[in-house]
Amino acid sequence: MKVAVVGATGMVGEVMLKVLAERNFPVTELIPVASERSVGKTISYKGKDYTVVGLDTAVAMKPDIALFSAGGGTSLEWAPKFAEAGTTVVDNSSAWRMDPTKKLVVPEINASELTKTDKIIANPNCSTIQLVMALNPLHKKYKMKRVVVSTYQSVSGTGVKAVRQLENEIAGIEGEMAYPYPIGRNALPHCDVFEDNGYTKEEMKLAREPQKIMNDSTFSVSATAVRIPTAGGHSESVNVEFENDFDLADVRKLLQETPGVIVQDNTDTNTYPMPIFAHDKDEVFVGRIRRDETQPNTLNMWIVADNLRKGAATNTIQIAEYLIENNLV
Ligand code: A2P
Ligand code: 11C
Repeated sequence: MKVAVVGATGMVGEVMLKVLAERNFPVTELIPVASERSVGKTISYKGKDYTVVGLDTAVAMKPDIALFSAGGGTSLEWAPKFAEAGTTVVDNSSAWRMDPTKKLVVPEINASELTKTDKIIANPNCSTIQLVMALNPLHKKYKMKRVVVSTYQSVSGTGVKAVRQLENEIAGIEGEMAYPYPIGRNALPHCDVFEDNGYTKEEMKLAREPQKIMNDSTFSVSATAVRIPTAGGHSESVNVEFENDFDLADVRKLLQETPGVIVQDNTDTNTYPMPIFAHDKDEVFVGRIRRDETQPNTLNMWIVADNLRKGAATNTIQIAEYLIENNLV
């Protein structure tokens, strides 16, 4: 496969290159793509150097697959040009996610929807992916009515400027600010921009993407997204009300049996998911599984995943792997 990585010099792009190499993705030719600022630079993949090219050059090289993570604007403008040239695009931005003509895919849940005619495929938001990975098996059995989620999100979700802001604050260095306030020793109830309804765009992604991925609009999601000074992954406190009563042991078993999910849940040994454990892992970690004692048929749990891996690069590459395995590209 001739594979373009659009945004190869960015935070997610770098992880994409790492994950492609780790999983031995069948790359016959790698095309690293970035902005004009980076054209001519070299990046290394499996011990070999590759020269970064611009988007025009990359389209003309007609890759089989293009993995995009260069922002929504770049995806909106360039994904159709790649698709026109016959390339299948898997896009990690928010540009195409809610477009009814595009699939929004978490392979463990809905990869079977993909067909040869899908030339632009959307990767969900990081905080949505880890949420639906845990919700989907429980919904199938107990039928969800309503989900309330509060997130504790890593600065790496914002990008390199935010990671630098946190590092500078820790080192006591004054530098460029990615956020309107300090992030060290702080919690910002503000991820992405505010919308007219008073929610942030990140909160609305959590409210709208799960139904599309799970192909079911009978449940609702209400979200509060918070940025905290951590770097290893996003965490989520999740309260789920089901139509039907559940058995806690069965909930644990269902999650344990879900590919891509690991249960870390033993209060006797202080075992629960945390970003320091989830960092650099591809799985979604679930713990603190317990009944909400204030309301019938309601569950509380805690979900953590590396937002740059399962939340972005790994999920995108799993979609590409599915396409290849099923001759869809
Ligand atoms: P560059 O490094 O040349 O700016 P991050 O989210 O970590 O900031 O990374 C964004 C990625 O998207 C980088 O690889 C960046 O390239 C790339 N990018 C940003 N804007 C464009 C653009 N207009 N065209 C192509 N690539 C872009
Ligand atoms: C964050 N979820 O952590 C974001 C990052 O819609 O793909 C990814 C933004 C997106 O802030």
